[in-house]
Amino acid sequence: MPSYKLIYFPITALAEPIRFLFSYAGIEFEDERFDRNDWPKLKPTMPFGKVPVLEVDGKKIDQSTAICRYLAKQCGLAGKNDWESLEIDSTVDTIHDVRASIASFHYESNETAKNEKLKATKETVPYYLERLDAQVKKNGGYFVGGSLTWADLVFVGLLDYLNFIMKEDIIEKYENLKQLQKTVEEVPAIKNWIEKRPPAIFSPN
Ligand SMILES: N[C@@H](CCC(=O)N[C@@H](CS)C(=O)NCC(=O)O)C(=O)O
Repeated sequence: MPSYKLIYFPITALAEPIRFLFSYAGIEFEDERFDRNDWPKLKPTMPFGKVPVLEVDGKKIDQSTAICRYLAKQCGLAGKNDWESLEIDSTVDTIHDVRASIASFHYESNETAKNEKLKATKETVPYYLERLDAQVKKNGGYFVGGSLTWADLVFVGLLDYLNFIMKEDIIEKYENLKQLQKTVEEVPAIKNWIEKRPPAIFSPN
């Protein structure tokens, strides 16, 4: 078994689906959360100046989705056939479209542009969530194939970060997504991780 070190800010966000997958797979990993003030110094040491970065036996690799897919394959969460794998990939990209919409206003520093982006996000998010909710309903309580896949872990792993930015529970009125959140958070390995994980220290803007 290789040695794994996951490097990220001291928050959930893009690293959390990876941490969920490590936990689900029962694979040990070092969860390195650096101090935000150290980022300018660390950034040039990352392959593309971004995190999360996973170190596998000392080799650095980035891109959270690729890392999730790699781990999902090792623990049977990557779909029962190529079609399901495609559906999972497609769902994960859709989830990241929602995240990108939410992040776009959060990280905007110009006040006028920020308000414009917030307005657009407030329309985009329900559009996507309605459809994702219907997808879960159609697929027996999961995004794909009537059983747990890494798409479910990505969605639930990102939720607290998205809720923090939107200052509300964004899935409150979507009962199938709400149930999915419960299902994932009750998987014993995930439940155990959530209970023991350090608190996220989100940055306020
Ligand atoms: N597509 C990449 C996105 C990585 C990314 O945008 N990371 C952000 C944090 S969430 C980052 O490193 N920001 C600091 C910077 O760009 O200096 C992934 O999924 O891993």
